[in-house]
Amino acid sequence: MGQEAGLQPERSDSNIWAGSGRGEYGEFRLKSKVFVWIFGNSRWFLKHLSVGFRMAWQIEWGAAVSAGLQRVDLGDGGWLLYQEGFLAQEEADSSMRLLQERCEWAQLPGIFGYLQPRMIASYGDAGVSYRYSGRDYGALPWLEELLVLRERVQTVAGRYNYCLCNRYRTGQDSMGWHADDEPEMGEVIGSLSLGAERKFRIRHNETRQTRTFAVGHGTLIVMGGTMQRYWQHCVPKTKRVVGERVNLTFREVRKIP
Ligand SMILES: O=C(O)CCC(=O)C(=O)O
Repeated sequence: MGQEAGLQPERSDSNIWAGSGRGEYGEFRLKSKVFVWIFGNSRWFLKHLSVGFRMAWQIEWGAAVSAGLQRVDLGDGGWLLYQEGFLAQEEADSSMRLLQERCEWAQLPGIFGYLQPRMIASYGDAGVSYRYSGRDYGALPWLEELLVLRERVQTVAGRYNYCLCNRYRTGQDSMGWHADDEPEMGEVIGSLSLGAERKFRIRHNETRQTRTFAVGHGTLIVMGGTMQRYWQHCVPKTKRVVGERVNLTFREVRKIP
């Protein structure tokens, strides 16, 4: 029995948070230990605090942008955002119809005088024009539908004052390898696809590594960072029988002094 009694706790004031006698001393010792530990490990503590903040920020950012948005890190400071079904079916249907009807589509000659294998139209702020392949593409005043779509794309990334619209009538219409790397071009380009699904390919200038993204009705791609410096992109021809596709590339064209 005596031994059993010896198993009892020696003191009953094991609750160190109690506000009397040895409890207060215990609380003081614990707080001092925590204090000394934090200062002794301040670098470790600050590092993990900042990792925590960064993780919270990323989760917040991801949630704020959209659930299905993927970010592809291309290395060298380049990145691409990709989201299938960025526009819901109904919105994509009505945008496609309105843009087919209302844009002033034209098929223009390319660099060697041959007609480009697609139709284009360009819209934007007053006075903005975009020069590529030796030709100026002046902007027509924004169509209401394009302003609505620009607003949607800007909720994800970028600020845009110009939109180049491409219309691919069949699988034989295409866009060759190129980069939108003109000096006046802002680094973020938002590209919204409507209509038939096509392939959007990117290729690294040096390693020749390629990646392919399916761009369907309502898919959003945003290209940013140094992507235009290190990668080219294209929409290849396809032998498959495909319907029309309309693509809108929202850009920021800056005035070069
Ligand atoms: O049609 C596409 O998805 C790409 C368009 C494009 O590359 C461009 O307008 O520069």
